[in-house]
Amino acid sequence: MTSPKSILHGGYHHNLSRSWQAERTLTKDMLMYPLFITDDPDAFESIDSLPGQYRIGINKLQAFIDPLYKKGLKSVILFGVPLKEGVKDATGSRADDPEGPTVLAVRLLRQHFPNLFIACDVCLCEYTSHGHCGILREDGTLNNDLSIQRIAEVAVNYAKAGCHAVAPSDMMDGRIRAIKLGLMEAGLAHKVMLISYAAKFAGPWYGPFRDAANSAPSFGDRRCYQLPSNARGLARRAIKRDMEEGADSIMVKPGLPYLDIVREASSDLLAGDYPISVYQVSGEYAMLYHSAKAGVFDLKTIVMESMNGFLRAGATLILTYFTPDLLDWLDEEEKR
Ligand code: PB1
Repeated sequence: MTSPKSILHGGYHHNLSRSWQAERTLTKDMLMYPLFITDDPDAFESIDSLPGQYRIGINKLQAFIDPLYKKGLKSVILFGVPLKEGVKDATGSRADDPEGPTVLAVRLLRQHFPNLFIACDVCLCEYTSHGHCGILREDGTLNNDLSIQRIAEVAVNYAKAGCHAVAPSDMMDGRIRAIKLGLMEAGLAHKVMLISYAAKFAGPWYGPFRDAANSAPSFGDRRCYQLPSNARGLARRAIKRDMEEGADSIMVKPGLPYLDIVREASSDLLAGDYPISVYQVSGEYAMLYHSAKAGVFDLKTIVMESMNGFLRAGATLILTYFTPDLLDWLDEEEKR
């Protein structure tokens, strides 16, 4: 006779009792939609490497966001994608151009979508001629001090334009403190959230994004400033450092291949007191999209399962290109 304590099936036989097993369930509030804003004002270009995603010019942005906003889109993160000739230089000096795509998009979105939370990714790679995320020395290695100074300037200028959060994806050492001090000096630290890409790992998962944002390094790679994929202790140290320097949220990126780090970051032994963000990056998006297209699995099923992974690991904020789909899928789930 099976012992009574061995019988678990009864506790999740029904759909509803299965839903009760979750510590937290996905809501639209948790979704942040990455957007590529280009400097051709009338552009609306599909992105081959990211099917269903677009490079959007400022004149097309409102019409693109409006239906999503009506469906319950709550937050976006903006990536400027300058495609015009002559914009890129050694120091990324146009990253915070007041007439540049990111600043113009912040202003437009603030004006037309009052309840939309607007985050700006802060990095130089889309604006540097060499494609690296910081300013380089003569020998091609990073000048960390100059880089964090520039990154902080860009972050403060995005905040001055009206964004609700800045998220530095550059991975320079000490940029969180530099940005926080800049926000404080500008009198903005009390109302602009600082989301740190604290544990961001180097690797092949960002290829589609670099194609979309035209931001691949012109030489070398990002292994000297993004974390090595085998690094658990270094990730812990980077998370602790960014907590010390004033981060308001700790992000792990990529997501699926680093759920162990998400879980550890959200534990009380590390950053359990912080909202934990996770970025389902372009390579994860493309992998799931194309696998579903190839018939390996149903797209909605696999994406909802990947969301469960992020939630189970402790994430509160999920950056995902599947946001538009999830807005519909969550409505469908609600009606079930
Ligand atoms: O979806 C993605 O792949 C995100 C890529 C990410 C944007 N924050 C970085 C990828 C890279 O290392 O090139 C951009 C770095 N500034």
